[in-house]
Amino acid sequence: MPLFASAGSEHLGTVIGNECSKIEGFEHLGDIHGQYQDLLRLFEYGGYPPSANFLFLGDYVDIGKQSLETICLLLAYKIRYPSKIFLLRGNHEDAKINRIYGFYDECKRRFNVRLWKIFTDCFNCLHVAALIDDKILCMHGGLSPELDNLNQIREIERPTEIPDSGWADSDRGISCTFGADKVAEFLDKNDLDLICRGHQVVEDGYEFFAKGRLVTIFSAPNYGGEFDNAGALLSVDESLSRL
Ligand SMILES: [Mn+2]
Repeated sequence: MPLFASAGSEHLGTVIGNECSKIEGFEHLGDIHGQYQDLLRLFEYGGYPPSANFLFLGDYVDIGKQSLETICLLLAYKIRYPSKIFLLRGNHEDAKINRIYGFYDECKRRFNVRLWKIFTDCFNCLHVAALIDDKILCMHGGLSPELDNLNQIREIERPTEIPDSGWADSDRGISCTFGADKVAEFLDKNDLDLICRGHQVVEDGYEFFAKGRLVTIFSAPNYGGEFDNAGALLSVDESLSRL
């Protein structure tokens, strides 16, 4: 299971990068957004690490009240079980965004601004994408108009800030910024089966798109207290079939 990365754990932020030769199935989780109790509920349901492999699609912090518990638990699991849990970067794992949407305030109120800065350094090291068994491309937001092939992702040097273009938060909510035709075109060109992304609230917690070739996973139920959505996790077994 090659993942975009070189191995290394010299920095806490280098959290993805282990290579497993054989896929054993994965639990995919989408946005958590500081909803710590809901995260625990998902672990209750899907099993706690290391009972399965976990891939998180980003947006651990902001909006909800317990961003610190959420990200600390996930990082602790990453340290304890580095080959069992993988944390991708969401657009909220960026200082420009989480300065505004709650994480900065939570760090400042409960601890101090220095802690927020340390998390910023950590988030700048997170990988933006993962490739499972050369067939499932996983990332937070989805396709960018500038993305043509996987080498562009492999060439992203870390640590880095999230550039203003592409990942800007202008599409918060339910708008779709790429069409089914682009999904098919990209997957065919790169010999992939499926794109798995988060970022968008979907009513059932998961939603297929583009004739089943893209799936959105959202794991924060009743998101922000404003939505009526369910939270979901997606299980993919070693045959890459849907469970
Ligand atoms: Mn997002």
